[in-house]
Amino acid sequence: MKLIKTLFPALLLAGCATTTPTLTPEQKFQRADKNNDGSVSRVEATNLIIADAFAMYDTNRDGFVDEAEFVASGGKSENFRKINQSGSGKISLEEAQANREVFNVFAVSFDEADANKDGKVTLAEYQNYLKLRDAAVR
Ligand SMILES: [Ca+2]
Ligand SMILES: [Ca+2]
Ligand SMILES: [Ca+2]
Repeated sequence: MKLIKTLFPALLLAGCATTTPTLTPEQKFQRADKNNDGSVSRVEATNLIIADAFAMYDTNRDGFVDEAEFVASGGKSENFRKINQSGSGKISLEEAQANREVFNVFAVSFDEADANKDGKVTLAEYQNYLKLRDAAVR
C-alpha cells in the first residue's frame, strides 16, 4: 500500500472530509467513456480522476475551488496560484484539467489504474483502482 499512498498525496488529505458523491463510480465511468466502448483513454480517465479530486476540494460545492478550500485540503498557496491562471481566485474544473502539472500528477493515477497496461482503463480496472485508493485513504 505504500506505493499507492505516495501517488495520492492530495487525496489522502482530502479524503477524510469527503461527503457522499452524487454519482456512483459506474455513472462517473460511463460519463468519461464518451464513445461507450467500455473503456476510457488516458486523457478521459485522467480528467475523470481530476474531477473526483476537484469535488473533494470543493467543499462548499459551488463548482469552484477557492484558495481557502485548496489550503484546507492540504494544498499550498503557491500551487493554487499556479493552477489559477485566470487569477480569479477560484479554480474551475476546466482550469484544473487544462493545467499540465495537475494533469501529470493525476495521469500517474491512470497508470496505476491501468492494471494490464494496455493504455485503457475498463470499469473493472477503475473499480479496483477506487478500492485500492479507498484503502490507502483509510
Ligand atoms: Ca471509450
Ligand atoms: Ca468551492
Ligand atoms: Ca487496462
